Amino acid sequence: MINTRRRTLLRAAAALPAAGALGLPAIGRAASAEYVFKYGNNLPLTHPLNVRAKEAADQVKEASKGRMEIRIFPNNQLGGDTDMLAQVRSGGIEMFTPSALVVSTLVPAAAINATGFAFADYSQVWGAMDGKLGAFVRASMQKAGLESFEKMWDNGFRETTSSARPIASAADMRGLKIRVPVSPLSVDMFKGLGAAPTSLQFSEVYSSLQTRIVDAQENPLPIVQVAKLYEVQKYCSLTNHMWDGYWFVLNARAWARLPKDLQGILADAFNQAAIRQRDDVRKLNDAAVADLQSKGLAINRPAPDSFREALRQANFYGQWKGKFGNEAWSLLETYTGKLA
Ligand code: X2X
Repeated sequence: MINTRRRTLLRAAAALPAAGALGLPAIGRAASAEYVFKYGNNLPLTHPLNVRAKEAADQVKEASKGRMEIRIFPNNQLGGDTDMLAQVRSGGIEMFTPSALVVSTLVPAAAINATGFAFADYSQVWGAMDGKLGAFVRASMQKAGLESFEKMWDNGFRETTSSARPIASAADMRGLKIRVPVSPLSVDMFKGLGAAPTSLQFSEVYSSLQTRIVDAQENPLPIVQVAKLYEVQKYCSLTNHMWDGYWFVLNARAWARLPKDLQGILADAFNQAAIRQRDDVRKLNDAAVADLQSKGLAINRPAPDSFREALRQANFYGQWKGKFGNEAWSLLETYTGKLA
């Protein structure tokens, strides 16, 4: 009985072409990696984050001579952001790229880079995140059991899209049903602007806009492009209201188990890929307005003053300075100038 079954299986296997010819991983090769890390993220494969992470994974395989393999699970295949954050802490996955907004559900200080209208431009952003502010956040994440690579990956300055109306000033935010990430800072900020924010996982955004559970959302333009949000939105207002980036975090025990040479190979590959990814996002941003216009979005560029004023009135800056703490806040202001 067993033998017959085995022979049948062997015959079936012999009839198949070699796995490699189908573009499938060869079983022997995959099994030979000593270390296999699973990496989950929330973005479509076409986003530069996935393109450059795949390059980094290939570089790790090559530089480690096959000792280490990184398997990428894009596009929320492993669950939404808060699921993946729990998995990377428990060791269900070894690597994850949460937005700093999402990290802040665990490490409150992590959202500091997203303080409303704090950074004026990318030279301030990378100065801070590659400098003392980034180091402060990484140390805070480490205390919560998350290792991270030094270089942050870009998401971008967040802009507002809507099917209801263009946002020309803070007055247009009044009562707006807007989706924001699962992040207390985002909820608080949009309440401060007078909107009616709802936290939803990114995996729910397209359908919730399509079915009008919400009328608006806010994301950097490359996300509006790769997630095709222009199909379900009419207006795009360049509010530039916060800068958001992805931390490349690792399960601390899995990281500690890696031999030093592999740690070095991994960190080099992903930090170098981060720099290329930042440049990709910059180029996408340069071309995004024209592209989204051609796809039917009406674009406007509101001045920031009314939004800042609404946030001051709501004591947004005072409250968040208190939540982040004086040390983090003064580090932020080293790069941005005085905020509150
Ligand atoms: O969920 C979002 O809006 C996104 C894709 O920008 C984040 O990862 C925070």
